[in-house]
Amino acid sequence: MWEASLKGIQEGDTRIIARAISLVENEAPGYETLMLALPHTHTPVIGITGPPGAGKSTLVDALIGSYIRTGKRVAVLCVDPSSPFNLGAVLGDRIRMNEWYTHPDVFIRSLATRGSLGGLHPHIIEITELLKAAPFDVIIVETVGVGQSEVEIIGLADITAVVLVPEAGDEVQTMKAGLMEIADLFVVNKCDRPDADIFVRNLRSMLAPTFSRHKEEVAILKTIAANGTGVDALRQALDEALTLHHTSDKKAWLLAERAYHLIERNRMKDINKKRLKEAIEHLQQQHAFNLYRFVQQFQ
Ligand SMILES: Nc1nc2c(ncn2[C@@H]2O[C@H](COP(=O)(O)OP(=O)(O)O)[C@@H](O)[C@H]2O)c(=O)[nH]1
Ligand SMILES: [Mg+2]
Repeated sequence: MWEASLKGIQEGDTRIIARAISLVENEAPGYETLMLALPHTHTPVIGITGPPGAGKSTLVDALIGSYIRTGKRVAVLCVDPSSPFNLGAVLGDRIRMNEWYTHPDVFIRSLATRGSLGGLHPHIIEITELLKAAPFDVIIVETVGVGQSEVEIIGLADITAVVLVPEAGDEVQTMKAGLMEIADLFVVNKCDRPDADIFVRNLRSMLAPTFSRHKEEVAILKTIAANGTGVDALRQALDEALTLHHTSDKKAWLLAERAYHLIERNRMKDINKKRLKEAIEHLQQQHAFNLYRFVQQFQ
């Protein structure tokens, strides 16, 4: 069964790819066998993150166009918070990217976060690995980055672009720490807004202290995703960042991060707080509870 799936994935059969993703999403029988059979590939993964409404989906839509024009095949994963408040945004993504849904060189999949914090999907790492086996030249992952939680996506993408908008001045201050860590480049979108240049200048001076610490400068690109301005330049900057990435040791660190997440998840599989509470209550009734001894059985 999985052999046929793998063959279909490698041939770029979108129906088989979509079905395989569902298999992983639902942890259906056979999904682990498929994951184990995936070959070693080098498909680059680009993360696009930033606050809701920054224009990430619009930008991804324009980026798809830019990649397609250079003859590339693109896969996109949109991770949408499953909150009913965001249902509009989910539909928005679908409708806006509609043009690409039927394009032979484009694959788009929206994933629900199912309430997990940080705007990430529980199987996003595996689904990304799965797509790497398909004949795409690049994989773009759009995630919502709010507050510190973006740090969580370290390891998921090879390079990450953080999308901000001119009026987000205060937000940049509060998100600073998390954003700094993951941004390989910044995109200031909605540069049709009058205060765009001031914002870019502020962002640059805000980032200045980290430049001296990390030596290399993080690029800031200006875009108007809504009409495509700056999008080709962004694609080139992303490609350059990927070339640099390919030769740095960051690559192995990112893979280590991905591995860590999966190991952590597997090790914690049979641990849940409700059962812990019940076991603790039982011991307490017997006046035999010792926290350290209790914990020891799980090591
Ligand atoms: N003025 C302006 N609006 C934009 C631009 N890019 C996106 N938008 C609008 O901003 C809103 C949010 O865009 P969306 O791509 O859904 O943001 P996301 O939540 O970050 O994915 C939509 O109404 C877009 O049309 C831009 O460059 N300029
Ligand atoms: Mg979006």
